[in-house]
Amino acid sequence: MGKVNDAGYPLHSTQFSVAALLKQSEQWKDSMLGAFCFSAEAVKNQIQAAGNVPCMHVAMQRLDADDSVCEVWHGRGQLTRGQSGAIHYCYDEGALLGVIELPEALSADIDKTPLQQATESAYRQIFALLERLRYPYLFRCWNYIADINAHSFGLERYRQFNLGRQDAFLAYGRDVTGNVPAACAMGFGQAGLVQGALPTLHIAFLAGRAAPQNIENPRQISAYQYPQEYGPRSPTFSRASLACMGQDKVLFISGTASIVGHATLHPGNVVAQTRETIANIKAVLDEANRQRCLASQPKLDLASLYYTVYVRHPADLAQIRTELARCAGDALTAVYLQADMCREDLLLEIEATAVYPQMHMPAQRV
Ligand code: 3EB
Repeated sequence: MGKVNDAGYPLHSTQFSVAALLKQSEQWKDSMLGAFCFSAEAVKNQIQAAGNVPCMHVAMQRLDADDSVCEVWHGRGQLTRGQSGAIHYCYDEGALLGVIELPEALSADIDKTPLQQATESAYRQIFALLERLRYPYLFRCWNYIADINAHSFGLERYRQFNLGRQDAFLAYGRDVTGNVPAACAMGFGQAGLVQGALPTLHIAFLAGRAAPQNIENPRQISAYQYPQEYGPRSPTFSRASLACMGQDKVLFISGTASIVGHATLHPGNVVAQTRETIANIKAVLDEANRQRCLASQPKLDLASLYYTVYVRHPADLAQIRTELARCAGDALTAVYLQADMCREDLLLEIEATAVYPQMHMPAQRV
């Protein structure tokens, strides 16, 4: 399940249930940078409790199996874990993984919505931590937002999230175009929420010490240049990032949907949306394979990626699965989750990750 690191474990693996993960050896668990877990019930965070490992839990139902699923990242060598404000983090010498979960509390700042404030606060905490621990480059962010398509305070919640995110980037002097992380921003329902509790924003991130290469999709306008019709602030993400994590090169393909230019294509047609989404992933992959730093690497194809497929309507699962297998082969690795996309007319979104095999030892200094 992925590239094996020097501890003998894969850097990245995707198909562990919470129960299977908890049954792994102590050594295996000790080498975890962190885990992102998805299950319908808001289970107690057993993994984090079992050793202070950063663990995000999102209340999303897995559609391809009656089980939970975790995406696990492993580090190399000495790992350090800690907590800073609401962030749980773990780092090795090349990469830092963090998780932050914030309730959307009302505060005194009446100019900002609770979600906008939670988002801005989360990203401010992230940037402060990355500066302090000197992992300045944000590779990839996973954003999970309750009721993402709901409207409140006169603005769709995803657009409120975009306001808070961009403000935090600007406050820390970060680029909001070009050098921005790969990301996804998905919605989950309120089913797992205890009545009366505040909705919680979940963000996980991977950062490092070497600048990643940011990759855009020639079929799409960069999201950070979307026109105003999609909200007062553009989303702050790139279509993919190619990062060095220790000796490994990792490609993070952002959440990708049936969008060409800036417009949604094929509203209401889940098969056509699936095909268009895969065409977009293929275009991003072609761009990645052309990067100079990968010149001597074997090229990646659609069959070699790890996919997470977010499906709005569970009844669409079979059609999406068939189409993805037709385009990427039967042997692909994919996990299917029920989620809402950030535009109401999108029926699915697919993200993908790949770890390139390491081909060369670094040049010896004479
Ligand atoms: C899109 O292409 C679909 O706001 O971080 C995909 C990936 C999407 C990331 C984000 C949004 C985000 O615009 C939506």
